[in-house]
Amino acid sequence: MTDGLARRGILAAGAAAALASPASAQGQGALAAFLAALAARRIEIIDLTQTLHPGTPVIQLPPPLANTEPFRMSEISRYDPRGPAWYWNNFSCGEHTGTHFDAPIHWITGRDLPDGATDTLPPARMIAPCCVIDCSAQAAADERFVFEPQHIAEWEARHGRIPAGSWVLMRTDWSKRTDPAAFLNMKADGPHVPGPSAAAVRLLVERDVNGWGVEAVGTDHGQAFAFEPPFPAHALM
Ligand code: 23J
Ligand code: MN
Repeated sequence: MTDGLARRGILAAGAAAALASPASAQGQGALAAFLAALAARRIEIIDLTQTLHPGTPVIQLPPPLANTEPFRMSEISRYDPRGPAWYWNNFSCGEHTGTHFDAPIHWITGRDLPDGATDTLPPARMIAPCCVIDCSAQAAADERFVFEPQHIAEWEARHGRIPAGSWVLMRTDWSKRTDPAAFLNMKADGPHVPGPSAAAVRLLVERDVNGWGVEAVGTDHGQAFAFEPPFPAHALM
């Protein structure tokens, strides 16, 4: 709510995403074209999911903060006397595990937004056109790459203005880090993971984006605890 920018927010990430406004007319035209192409089987569908397991990396907060439990799974039956013709499991995990979605109420700045929880959010908000901003070269060269308004400007110079109501995804190829330690990349001074500056998040809010997605464990930069405001993708989006 600082400087007049309301937090509209859903946060999105190969791990996380954040959500923000209603889809624009332009966005709906793109959706109609998308649906026609999907129905005609002209679209290749790519599975970006990763299978959850007890070693799936989860966000690690420093003490005294509370942390999420690891993913756990236990067998109920597997075509055996416990259930002769069926296989099923119990599982438990934190909400912030694997490919997940940060609802507006995830952050205190979104606590009073209407329909701000995953179960009350209008489901149509999840489906929207998407702009992928490829930062994989920068992320490969610098683990602490900061996504700035300049990178949005460069993308817009080539592709046009980000349409209102779009998902904006920062591609870093971070999800190719299959080693959990390399994925979290925790160092003595906190995680070394790319993410947006507060100015970049403000520009996305100005563009009236639907939400923001990344490949890492959270939607903010690894060092975002020291940004102003702290964790801008969570606080402003
Ligand atoms: C900082 C502090 C607490 C949390 C988070 C960040 C995230 O959710 C995140 O996605 O980085 S819970
Ligand atoms: Mn989060």
